[in-house]
Amino acid sequence: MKLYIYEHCPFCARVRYIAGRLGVALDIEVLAYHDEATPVRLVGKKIVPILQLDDGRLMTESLEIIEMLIKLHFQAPAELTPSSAVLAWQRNALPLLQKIGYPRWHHLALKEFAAAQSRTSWQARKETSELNFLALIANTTSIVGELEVLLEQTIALLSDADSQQPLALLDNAIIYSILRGYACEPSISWPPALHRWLKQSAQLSCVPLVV
Ligand SMILES: N[C@@H](CCC(=O)N[C@@H](CS)C(=O)NCC(=O)O)C(=O)O
Repeated sequence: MKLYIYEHCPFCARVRYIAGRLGVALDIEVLAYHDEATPVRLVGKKIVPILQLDDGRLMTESLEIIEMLIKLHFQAPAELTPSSAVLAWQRNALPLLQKIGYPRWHHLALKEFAAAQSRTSWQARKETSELNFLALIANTTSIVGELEVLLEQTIALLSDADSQQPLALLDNAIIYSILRGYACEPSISWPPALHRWLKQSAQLSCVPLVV
């Protein structure tokens, strides 16, 4: 199976986390961020993740891909709605991910941003008056302060049972795929237990932090 991704993308990272934790080998291809032709040819729009199955079928919804991987592994129908606590956490975490990640990720050594054209395309697509990159960088202290409150609440959501239980695996995938994207901002003070979990999850899933 082949998975088309951007390295920064949290929806791609949740699929990669599940595949990594379950030992499913995926052939990963990182698309250049400005490459519209490839995803449009495959699925009709510029979107990742895209999973191409060995029989050629294509899937684009991260939760559907995860459901398929979990069903294959556990050989059973999977409960695939993330827990309500994690969905509530995600609603707060995603806007902060944009505020931290959008003005920073395209300056990192991520494969999708190797070309100058990809970095320009990112800024053109993602920068808005509300998410003005220079203003976000200038507001780092207050954004990080808000994030640190969220991080304090995160540890209670983590589950130890995650390689045995589909729901715990899915919840942890969602949490890890967002947390890893904050790692590009060095001034964040991580609760020590959460930082340990983050590093352990990176190792266990083989999905690196976004740094
Ligand atoms: N509902 C989709 C959302 C996927 C999504 O929003 N992907 C973003 C990347 S994080 C994307 O491809 N955006 C187009 C772009 O940035 O050009 C899923 O869960 O897979």
